[in-house]
Amino acid sequence: MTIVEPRKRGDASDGTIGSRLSRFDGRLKITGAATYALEQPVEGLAYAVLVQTRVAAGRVMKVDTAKARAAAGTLLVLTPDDDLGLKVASDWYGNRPEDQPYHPLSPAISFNGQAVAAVVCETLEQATEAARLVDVTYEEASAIIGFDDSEAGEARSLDALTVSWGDAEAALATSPVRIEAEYRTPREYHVAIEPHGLVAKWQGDQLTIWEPSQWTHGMARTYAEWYGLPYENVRIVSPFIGGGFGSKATAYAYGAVATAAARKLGRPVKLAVTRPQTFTAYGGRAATRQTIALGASADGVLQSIVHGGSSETATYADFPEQTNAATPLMYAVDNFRAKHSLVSVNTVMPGALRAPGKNPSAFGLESAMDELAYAVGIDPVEIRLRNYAERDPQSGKPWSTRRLREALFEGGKAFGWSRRSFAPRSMRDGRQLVGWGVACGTFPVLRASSEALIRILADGSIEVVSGAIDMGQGTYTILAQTAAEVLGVPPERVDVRLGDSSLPGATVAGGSMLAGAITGAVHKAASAARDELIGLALADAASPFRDTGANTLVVANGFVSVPRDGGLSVSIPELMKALGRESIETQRNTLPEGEQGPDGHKKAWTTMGSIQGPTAGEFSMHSWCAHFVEVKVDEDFGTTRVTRMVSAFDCGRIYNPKLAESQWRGGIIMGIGQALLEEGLVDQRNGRIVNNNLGDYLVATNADIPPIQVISVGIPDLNASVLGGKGVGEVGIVGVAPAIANAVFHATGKRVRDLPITLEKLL
Ligand code: MCN
Ligand code: MOS
Repeated sequence: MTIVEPRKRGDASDGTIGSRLSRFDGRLKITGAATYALEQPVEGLAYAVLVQTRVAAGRVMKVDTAKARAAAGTLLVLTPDDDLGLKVASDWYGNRPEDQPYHPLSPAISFNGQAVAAVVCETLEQATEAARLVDVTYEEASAIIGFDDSEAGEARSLDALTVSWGDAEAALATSPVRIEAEYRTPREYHVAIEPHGLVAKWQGDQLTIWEPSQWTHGMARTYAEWYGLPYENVRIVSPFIGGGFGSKATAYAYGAVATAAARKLGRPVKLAVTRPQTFTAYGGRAATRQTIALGASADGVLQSIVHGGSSETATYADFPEQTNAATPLMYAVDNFRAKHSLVSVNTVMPGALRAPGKNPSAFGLESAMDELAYAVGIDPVEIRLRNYAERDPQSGKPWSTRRLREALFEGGKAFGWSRRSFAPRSMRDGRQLVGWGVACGTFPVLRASSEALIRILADGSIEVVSGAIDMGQGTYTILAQTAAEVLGVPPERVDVRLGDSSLPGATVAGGSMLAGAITGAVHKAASAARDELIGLALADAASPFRDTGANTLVVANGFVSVPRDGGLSVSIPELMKALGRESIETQRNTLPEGEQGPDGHKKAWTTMGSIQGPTAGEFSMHSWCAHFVEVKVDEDFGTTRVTRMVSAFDCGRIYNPKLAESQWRGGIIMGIGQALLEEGLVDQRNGRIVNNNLGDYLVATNADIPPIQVISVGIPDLNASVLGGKGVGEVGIVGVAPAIANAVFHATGKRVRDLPITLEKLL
């Protein structure tokens, strides 16, 4: 006899929301069964390779293509002289200049590594060789290499990013305790394991693009606008993605080049961005610098914050890496001023990298709070509690949920913070100096229109269909759990189809907003499908439930049943058969009607224009965390190892703890890399990124990572999302670098204010 254990709600196997299911795509990715964009078996491919500038500023005077054209296998050479017939597309927010031509291969040179020509050949090897034969003549201009270049102009202050209340300067001047320091972060890069690229195929004026995408609908819009096509004519296919971290949410110039080449040739074209090109084909996190002045009473109560910061941007477009993104939110203070400025340099336009803005902002603020703690002689956890913001200081709105106090408490308890001795250099382990540091982090809750389709099929299985994507964060799995819970089937019976812009619209997998948005849509659609099934079962003339006299039914374990002992119970397939139905289909939006966005649905999910910020409603909504770090610093060599970490999070309700924990750890690991290793090195002579490969651009590896304990202290926040979850993916990295810098100070007595914390800064 076999005893079948009943499934318990919430355990690993039960598959409902909150259970610790492993990722459905995990096995496919590990075994190679998952097909990435560049592995698509498309017939008749030609191969494109980009030619990049070797200077950082100036103009392309001439491109000699004779040798490249004569080379074996060359089909096409594109240069700035070719008018590709494209028009500038809308920006993220949906704003579009009227009828402006777009030249993805521009003669105007804005940065070293910019693509100025492309070669298309029968094979990749031929194209690589032919690209080498393209001879570009430049008129070189003097370039602005970075922030510190004497040629760099005045930082341009962005009024929209200035935040102020009270009289910050006056209050600072009269504060009994004042500290002020400058903090810096270098250029950082995404280095996703799957590099970028695409396969583009035209059939008439229908364009199919296999390209890794954090936002199939947004990218389809861009391509459609470049070519003046109806949105529906472009299809982005992206079922599996090897990481994006913010870099795969938009279409880039190389995509325009590859699609244009495919159109000109009348043949599908593959363009694989090489690893070195991933440092210039799109931008990483901008370098930042910020000055923070804190004024406080002798017992560490803040009286004023004056914060000025700036980030590098390109000469041709702006992306602010907002150094004051976290400052107005974290602590109660009556007098506040913070502004952010941009400095244009000859770089590719920087972009979003895990927790844009909040990340460098927290590095400055959370380092400064530690400095204040030492200036007044108060424990770094205590000073955070003493200045705890009970409501959002900027908007004045109440927090929807803010369990940061609980995070500090639970995290500190698990870490053993109470055993810490206050003085720097007071803890040792043999020749190693031991330091314990703490810092907090936050990321806003963003809400956006997103739709999902549910199908109950005749065989009782369920289909979940949406254009949302999964780049490894767990979308497939949490959507299967959501549908399984509502429709009472095991998650293996749910088939989730994602990653295709021809499927129902969804917002970007960015800003930690996708999970909340799309679980809500699936939950609503599945509930509607269940209700429809029950309605049919009660009312349809052919239904076996007609004569039961029941006025309601339950759906569970794959059966529809009268909810009383011994009542009729019919499996979903039998019921579907009796009803003569092939499927039941429902589609729902996660947002209430009236909030779903302007200009119909399409605009809502192809631009960021209708996204609702954290204070759009009556509350201020954010995720929160507290990181506790132990470092050991070798006094002789100056090497820093993170030896132990505990981080506690308030991200509301957790859909899948196993995946959320993995997300938090992933963010923390990137934070450790940021603190100790990551730094894009710029050649001061020519503005080139020198360490443009995984051998020289150091990221954290397994050997760098200690045990990381993560704790959830969140409670469901039903203002944040349909199911009560807040964002998980980005908050994990926020506050890690300052926690490590603070621990290094505690270990060594040395305050490192510019990342990464390398050994020469400690000797
Ligand atoms: N989750 C949960 N409970 C919640 C919220 C989320 O269990 N309340 C889990 C789910 O498994 C969900 C995941 O956390 O799939 C991430 O959810 P969310 O915070 O909503 O983030 P998005 O789905 O919008 O994903 C984007 C986010 C961002 S912006 C970056 S950057 C990032 C990140 O996710 N890049 C990643 N995590 C990444 N993970 C991987 N493996 N690869 C990347 O490139
Ligand atoms: Mo995340 S940087 O918003 O994709």
